Amino acid sequence: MQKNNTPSTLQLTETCRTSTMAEELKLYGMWASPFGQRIELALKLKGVPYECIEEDLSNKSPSLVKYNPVHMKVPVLDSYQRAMARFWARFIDEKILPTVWKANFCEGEETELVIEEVRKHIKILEKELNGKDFFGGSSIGFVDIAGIVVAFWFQLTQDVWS
Ligand SMILES: N[C@@H](CCC(=O)N[C@@H](CS)C(=O)NCC(=O)O)C(=O)O
Repeated sequence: MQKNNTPSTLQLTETCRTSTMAEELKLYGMWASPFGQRIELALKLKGVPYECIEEDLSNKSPSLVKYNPVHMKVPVLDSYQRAMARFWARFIDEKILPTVWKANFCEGEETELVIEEVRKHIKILEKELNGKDFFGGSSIGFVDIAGIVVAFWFQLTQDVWS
């Protein structure tokens, strides 16, 4: 460490291959990935301990596919529950909410297309829910609350416009 506790350049440039810490936070990466290196740099600057898991991108691990089911790319940070909650809340905000909103303003054939798009997104979300009562398991959480608000507005706008 340098005088002010800033890690040295050498420490910052350590790659997945040399990290030996078995900590709670896992980083799925690939040594040459600039996106993964960014995450490593940030974790090291913040002094957050993590375990690095090297991925073979031509033969992705079941964990990578499970943790990043839509893009299946590295990097993935597995403080898993929290990261997934953020991912799915964002999916609701950026995919479902705008499409539901759009459904209120289109007419004729376009309405069918937009509703089909909403269905497609909801199916993806249902697959993630996988029969559970809540996204996080047995109790209500961040993603459920994000989803409930969309359902509320959908119902409200349907009532107002119909
Ligand atoms: N913007 C994305 C980019 C991720 C990305 O492109 N990762 C590449 C490695 S550098 C990857 O996993 N490629 C595998 C693939 O596309 O199947 C991020 O920052 O997460």
